[in-house]
Amino acid sequence: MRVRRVSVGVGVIGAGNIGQDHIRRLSRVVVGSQVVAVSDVDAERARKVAETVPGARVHASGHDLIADPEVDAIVVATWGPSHEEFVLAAIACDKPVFCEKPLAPTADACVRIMDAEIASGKKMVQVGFMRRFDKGYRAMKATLAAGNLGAPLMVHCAHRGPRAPSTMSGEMLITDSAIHELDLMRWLLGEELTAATVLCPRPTSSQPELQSPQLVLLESTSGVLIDVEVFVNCSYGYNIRCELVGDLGTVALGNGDGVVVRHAGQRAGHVPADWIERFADAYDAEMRAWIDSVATSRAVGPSSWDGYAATAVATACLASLASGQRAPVQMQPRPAFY
Ligand code: ISE
Repeated sequence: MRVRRVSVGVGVIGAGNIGQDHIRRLSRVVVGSQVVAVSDVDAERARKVAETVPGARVHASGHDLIADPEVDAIVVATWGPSHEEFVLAAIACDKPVFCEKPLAPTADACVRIMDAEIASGKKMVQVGFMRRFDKGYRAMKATLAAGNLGAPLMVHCAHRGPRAPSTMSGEMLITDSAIHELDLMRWLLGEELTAATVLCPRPTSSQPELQSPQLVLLESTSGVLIDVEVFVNCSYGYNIRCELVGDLGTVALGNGDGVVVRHAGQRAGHVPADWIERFADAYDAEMRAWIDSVATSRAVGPSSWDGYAATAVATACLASLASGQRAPVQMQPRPAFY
């Protein structure tokens, strides 16, 4: 007699850095999940990663993985342009899917995913905007909701990384990096973003060929102004900042950098090396929430609508980056389903 697993059998498509980190946490951190299949365009990488997980099978393609009867739920951790095909295939197989950000690079592709999900009648997609699960950002949202700060007026953000891969383009500062803030501001303020202006200072001398930093100015429906400095090659480390200014006070994100040491007249603290270190707890929390939602058939976290909205705002940012002018955000009305 075949003994049915009590855990969720997860198939992971994409065995790069974040895919490997999700495989580690789904295998050794999150209770109730088990990685049963891996696929990657690099078959050798898929094989090597699968070897680290007892019993995990390797599939030649993401579609073969999705069709595997041992796979209950799917993680899509491939590069953005391939997200749509795998998310649509998972929905067609009636299997819940966690899709790394962005949901898809274009608003039209996100609409096709929403249409498929609505047609299925079930919310089956969670998008990997893990900062919504970060304790610091959740404390900021709770402080704003408590009301002591009054109405929000402005939000100041900085999204800094130590170095950018040679494959990084100026547009990717928006679509791959700042997209976290584009989602977070909607979530933190509880409203949509209506316009974007992207300004460019002179590029840093360490990589003059890449337009980094960029300054993104966002406007919200109620008139809140948000500025986001995106600087992906700041050299000193991975540093995320956020401060909300209200009528009566401010709330700021802690450094999330651990302890501060004072010794011999000096004060020193650690700066995380990258996002996997800085948001490790948030990644664990989002994946726990996803596995729990799969086990209970109750979707949680950022939905396909949130993925669509973030991409729609990113599209306006790219238009402004190209034109140097303010660009309105073009969005369809929110379906009642979401
Ligand atoms: C990366 O893909 C992420 O998601 C990180 O959170 C972000 O800080 C980084 O810039 C992106 O490349």
